[in-house]
Amino acid sequence: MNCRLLFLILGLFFADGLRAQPARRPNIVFILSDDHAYQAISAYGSKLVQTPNIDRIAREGAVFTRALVTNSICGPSRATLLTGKYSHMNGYTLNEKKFNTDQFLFPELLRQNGYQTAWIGKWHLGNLPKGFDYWRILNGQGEYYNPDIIQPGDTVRMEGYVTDLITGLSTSWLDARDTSRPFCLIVGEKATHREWLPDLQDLGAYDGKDFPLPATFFDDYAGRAAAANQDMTIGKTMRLKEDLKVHADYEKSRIYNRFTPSQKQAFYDYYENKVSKEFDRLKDTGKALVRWKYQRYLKDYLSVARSLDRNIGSLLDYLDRKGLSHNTVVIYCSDQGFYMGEHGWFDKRWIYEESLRTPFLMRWPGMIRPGSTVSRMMLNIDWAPTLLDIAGVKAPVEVQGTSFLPLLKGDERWRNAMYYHYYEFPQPHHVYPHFGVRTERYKLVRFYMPSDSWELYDLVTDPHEVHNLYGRPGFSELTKSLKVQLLELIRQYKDVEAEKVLEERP
Ligand code: SGN
Ligand code: CA
Repeated sequence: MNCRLLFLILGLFFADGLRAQPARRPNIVFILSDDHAYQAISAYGSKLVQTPNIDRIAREGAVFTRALVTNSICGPSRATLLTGKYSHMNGYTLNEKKFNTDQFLFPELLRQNGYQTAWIGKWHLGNLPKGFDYWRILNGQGEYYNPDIIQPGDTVRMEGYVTDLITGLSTSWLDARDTSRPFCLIVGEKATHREWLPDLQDLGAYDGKDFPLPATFFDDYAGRAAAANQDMTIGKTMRLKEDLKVHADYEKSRIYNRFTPSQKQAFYDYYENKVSKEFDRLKDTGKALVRWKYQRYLKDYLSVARSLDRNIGSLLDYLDRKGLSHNTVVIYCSDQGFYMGEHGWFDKRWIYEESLRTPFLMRWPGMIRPGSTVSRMMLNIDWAPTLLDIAGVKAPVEVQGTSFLPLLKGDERWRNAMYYHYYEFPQPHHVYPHFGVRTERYKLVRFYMPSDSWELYDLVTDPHEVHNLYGRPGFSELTKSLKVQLLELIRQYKDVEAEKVLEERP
């Protein structure tokens, strides 16, 4: 047979093969961390630390600079991810409630459309996952060391560090999956949640570093009643013993009771022999002590994040090794933003920028131009419909968010304002419940419990949100129009409770 004929036959064979195979739908790996601040990610210009593996997603994909959450705490954010709806519509407004899984959940719809689905890691919705082919979850908030892992039918204790264990469970599931179908894997990280227990190999990783104080570190909260009355400062709320491990209780604490003797010894060597001794030598009180606490907080937090970044690297390497990277959408995000000392705080909850904005990075070879930036306001209600859209599945009408894939293709028709509503009060951080509207330039906020107040910010002239303009001369027209916009959004999203507040106490 001559060469031309051979090529002709082979060509026909391959062309035919291609036609017979429908285009393969992309896989999805959605990594959702807990309380990871964009201020701690170098792809977001962090002044604190380098995160080379998260940055790889940015380099090979897109960074969303205005990914905003609609209720800045853990469980509600996860419930919104699953449903594409605001908290008042999916019923999960606060942590520690029981999430109703008898409602639309996007992974269930993906599964009905041929995807293999899994949730591995922190779930924290007060019940068990539903609608997944596979799940392994932490118990509630979960533990950093030797955590209990709930699986269908029982709970097992796994020895090791939580972030590594979650990666291991994820790659084992991927290894065992049915390779003839696409998959959607949601990886729920515990990192970087309080009390920030680093992996042993990361103890002391940032020793000797002196982190810059944020501009608002010693905020006096003037003109902001809610901000003045919270319970989430590094100065007062952050605990020396439990959070910063100064003379930690290695014998009685439920945390250290889970440790193996060698894990406990390593912690003792670092925190008792080094950190606590440094504390004992401190003669500082007042502001100097608060500064010391801030430095220690950042060292612990960033050490925990170091393992997170490393594990994201392992997952990316796994996808490379298995030849999956080219056809797998990888998303890395947190459940909300977090305070790294801004306003003197840790934790989240507020409509203010640091807690409202969550990191969100996405890689999709062939579909997202490497190194892109998306700066339009994208919300966590948009995540479920987007993930469905990636799989070519239509979201049901009850979903309140919108797929943001058109944004990636350069379509400029998009929202210019977003609606926010936070509920949990008074525990654990005494943040007054509030709702509000954020436009490209302004933010109007209504606190409604235990007392009423309004706040107005110009994000261009006051990016740190410390000058409350509400009621100041010259702002009444702007306030009026923002109130109209707020009410429109409240009605659009059917937030009956908020509408009632405005009706009764305008
Ligand atoms: C715990 C933490 C709080 C934190 C909530 C919610 N206290 O209660 O600081 O705000 O979880 O976090 S701790 O002493 O138990 O660490 S969330 O991420 O689940 O919303
Ligand atoms: Ca969280």
